[in-house]
Amino acid sequence: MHASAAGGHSGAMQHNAQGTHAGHDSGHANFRNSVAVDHAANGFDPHEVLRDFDWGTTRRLANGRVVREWELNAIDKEIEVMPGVKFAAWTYNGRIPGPTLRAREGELLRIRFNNGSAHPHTIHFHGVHPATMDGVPGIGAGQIEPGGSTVYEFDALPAGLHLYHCHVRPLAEHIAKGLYGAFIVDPKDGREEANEMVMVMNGFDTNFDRANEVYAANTIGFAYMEQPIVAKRDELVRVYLVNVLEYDLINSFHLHGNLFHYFPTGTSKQPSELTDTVMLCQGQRGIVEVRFPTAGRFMFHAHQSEFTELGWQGFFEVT
Ligand SMILES: [Cu+2]
Repeated sequence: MHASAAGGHSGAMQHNAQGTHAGHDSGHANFRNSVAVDHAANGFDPHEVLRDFDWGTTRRLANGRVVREWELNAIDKEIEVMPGVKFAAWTYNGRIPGPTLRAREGELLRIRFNNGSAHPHTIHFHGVHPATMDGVPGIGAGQIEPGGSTVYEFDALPAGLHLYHCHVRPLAEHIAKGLYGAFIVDPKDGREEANEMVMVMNGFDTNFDRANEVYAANTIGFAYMEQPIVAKRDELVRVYLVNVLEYDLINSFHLHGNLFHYFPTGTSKQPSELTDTVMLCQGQRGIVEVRFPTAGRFMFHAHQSEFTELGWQGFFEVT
């Protein structure tokens, strides 16, 4: 653990020597000089969240159609978002981001939602569905009171990368507290085999000033610096990238030493761009596809330097 942290640091030092991201060391030093986040106590590890695709359970209707089902529970839970900093979170299933729900285009989806939180919540999905299944107050089941339940049911469409989040007012608070997750609908004919992962870009307002003190992909700042994400040379790497960041107007994803194909919302198999930086507002998402031709450590981070320094950075370790 410590050896890999030292390795990450030396990589960052080389990077700073180029003069592009001064300030990284101060942020990282805080992390190194403190204890690490207790992932076991949190109940989730950002390295597991990265590749934890939740396919739910399926059964087939008499007409042959697949029904895919999940159960999501709103749970109030304290999460350690950076070493020693506890955040009174609201979660889906005890983790932030909530489960990455994954389905195939055309299936019938049923999500049972139980509100075990002390506050009213909903699940609002992005995608195509009836108004009554939209998870907003006053329509359909509306807001679900503490102890209440509902079932959201709709077709898996369109194919692409979507998200879900609570839609109860005050909206900024309900999202920033942690009630969100990625929602992937695979095309009927699938996608090319790849080293797949999900990054939900988020942040935490730990001192209640409506600004974030911590930024990350998948909640824990610097997690992928301390332990880089492993990829093989020339293999296709696919990142399902979702921005849910509250209190900041934009977020971004920047990759070092390479360019990637970008598929906004993942709804077309034709990339919109070959680039090394994309900018996303809240709710925007897209698929990043890249192959690394050479081995080495390649940084990725938000290209808002403040976010980078406060945790939203990591490495791909290409072997
Ligand atoms: Cu809520």
